[in-house]
Amino acid sequence: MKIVTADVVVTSPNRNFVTLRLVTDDGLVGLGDATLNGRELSVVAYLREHVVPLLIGTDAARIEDTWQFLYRSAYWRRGPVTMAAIASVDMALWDIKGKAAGMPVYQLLGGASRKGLMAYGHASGADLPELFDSIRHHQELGYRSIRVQTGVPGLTKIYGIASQSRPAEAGAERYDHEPAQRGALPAEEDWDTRSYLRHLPGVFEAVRHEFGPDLPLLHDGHHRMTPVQAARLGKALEPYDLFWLEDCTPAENQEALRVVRQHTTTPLAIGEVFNTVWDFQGLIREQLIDYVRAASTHFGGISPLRKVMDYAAQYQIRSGFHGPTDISPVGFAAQLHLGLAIHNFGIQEYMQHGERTNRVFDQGMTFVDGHLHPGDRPGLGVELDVDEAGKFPYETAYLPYNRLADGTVHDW
Ligand code: EZ4
Ligand code: CO
Repeated sequence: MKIVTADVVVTSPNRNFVTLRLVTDDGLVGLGDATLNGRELSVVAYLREHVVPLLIGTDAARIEDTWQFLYRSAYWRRGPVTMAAIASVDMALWDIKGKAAGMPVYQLLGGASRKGLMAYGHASGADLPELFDSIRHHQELGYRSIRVQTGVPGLTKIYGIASQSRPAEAGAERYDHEPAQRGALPAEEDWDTRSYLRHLPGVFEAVRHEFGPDLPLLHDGHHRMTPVQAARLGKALEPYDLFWLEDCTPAENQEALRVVRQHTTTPLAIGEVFNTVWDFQGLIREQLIDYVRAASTHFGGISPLRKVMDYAAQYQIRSGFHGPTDISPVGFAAQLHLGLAIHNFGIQEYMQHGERTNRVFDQGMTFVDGHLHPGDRPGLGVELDVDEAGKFPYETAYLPYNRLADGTVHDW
């Protein structure tokens, strides 16, 4: 079972996606997601120039050995570009192994530990009425858990507020309600942490009052607070029983979580920008987090994500894999298979891909009564229509960024 072809497919149906497509000498096709939002072509070059030549002629059955070879032989370890490239190889090899075995990947990972994966959707609104409508809309779509993001008085453009509240924005609906936008330059947003901290607890109080105590509610702080600010917010939100507070401080400084943890029992989730198990080492060992937010696509694939989840299991830390639309249907399927198999699954973020994306990627997964299932097709269960993909060439797109009122660049 040797790899005979390795193509890197770039397509932009609703947004840019980078997919590695491996073919073996016995005709099996394996897909892997290598999409790095806003920096897609750097991974394309990494794969085409440096990885594809190493794959041709190698044994597709050797997933772990190939992973270790790509990680260790490069000498330059970690980083989002490297790890997205390795992730795509890892996923494609798991896909091939599943197809060779005639089994869905979750069976190869130990079989199902549950009937389905509880998913959460993104509700948002510029004000409370808009937010309540958005929560109801998500409940109608089938979601049983909801992330709540809201406008802040005095700020005009902020993270996580879906484009329906900004209909004039060019191309917004073409971009799956995600923060990235097509264009030559990144959009600029504004931010003020004190206004946000004053406003947010009242929003959660109102949401609890309207929707009752049962509905699991989540919130994403998007790396914007200092440790003390995050500690205060966690404390202020305790009465509203959040499922988690995500990315409350910038992820590089893991010590910050110690300060936050000392002051609040609001559960903490972090790691959507982490690349390796090393990024979680101290956070798991010191029990500073409750949920692992890594995505298979940015973490080197299924193999290392399973390792970090096994480590986390010893500390009762559960999964909450990153699932925005910039994870392609292939990367999403990869983490659904893993989530179904591991014992310490927590929740799965699920933003739905656009209609054009669903035509390019035919998916075997289902979403029923708030729960996802990867399906029972052999492998990952996703097929790429290469001709359809070719209709949507790459378009330059950037994530936005933040400035404070005085013009200082801030974390976003
Ligand atoms: O901003 O995926 O929890 N989800 C998020 C996402 C990220 C984008 C970045 O590519 O924070 O919306
Ligand atoms: Co996030």
